[in-house]
Amino acid sequence: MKEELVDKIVDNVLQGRRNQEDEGIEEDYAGEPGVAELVQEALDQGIETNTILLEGLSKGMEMVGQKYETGEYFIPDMLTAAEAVEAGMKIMEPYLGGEGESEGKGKVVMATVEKDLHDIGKNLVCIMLKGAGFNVVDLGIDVPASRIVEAAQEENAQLVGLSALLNTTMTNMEDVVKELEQKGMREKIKVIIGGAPTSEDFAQEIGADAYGKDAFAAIRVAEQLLQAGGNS
Ligand code: B12
Repeated sequence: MKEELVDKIVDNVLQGRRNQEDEGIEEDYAGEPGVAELVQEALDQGIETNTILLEGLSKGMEMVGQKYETGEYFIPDMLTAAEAVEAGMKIMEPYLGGEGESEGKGKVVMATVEKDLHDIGKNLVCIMLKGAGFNVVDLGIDVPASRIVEAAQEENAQLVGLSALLNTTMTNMEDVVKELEQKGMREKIKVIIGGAPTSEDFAQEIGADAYGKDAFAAIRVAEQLLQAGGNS
């Protein structure tokens, strides 16, 4: 029953259906609940938020990626699927806690780096970190290194999390590390990176502290880094 509902979320992400008003790619979805309604139903049934996020929304988006890669889906399909995921995430936010002024486990400034507009993975990481008790400041997409460093300073963050999905933008992560060094902030602020083209090796190469493969790894790595000596 629960699995069926989570599978329906995956299916509706693939159809790019935010809510029951949306038509979807195939015809027989009209009037059926969309991602927003299904996520609400899953929450009402007590399905764990992590399950909804990772086995529902995230899995759906990964499948969209595969379909794009095999030529079955095109950019507009990716966009509508992304909007459906967003609609689901919006419903989930109040259930994840971690909002408010409390520093919790530490303060994290998150951003998708300059010239990169992909934010689904980054948003997922933000949501999961919030849920795990971190105070997250999300700077959004296409954020220049200088803005990220400025925000880290203003917010007195212990951690900067960077996301990139393009081969051409992952190199912008290094600018953030360099600028933190130049400003004498590198000792105090840890940097974690993630996004499909990045890796453990790449993190080492650019002088970041860690790489996280997915939103779960983001939590684990953030906790480890701050225990190992943030400025908190
Ligand atoms: C959705 C999507 C889009 C949407 C983005 C919508 C949005 N709001 O994000 C749109 C349509 C806008 C788009 C545009 C483009 N895209 Co695009 N897109 C994708 C797609 C299908 C899915 C990405 C996604 O959301 N995945 C699901 C999420 C949940 O996974 P994720 O992002 O990897 O995040 C997880 C982990 O990586 C990790 N993570 C992510 N960030 C961080 C950060 C930290 C700190 C940590 C610890 C972990 C972490 O945790 C996340 C959760 O588990 C991928 C294909 C793919 N297979 O990835 C292509 C893909 C990334 N896009 C691609 C391309 C080429 C483009 C365009 C250039 C297309 C074009 N010709 O215009 C433009 C570029 C726009 C730009 N300047 O950024 C290529 C990139 C190739 C490359 N390696 O350089 C891909 C791989 C598709 C392909 N095979 O060609 N895209």
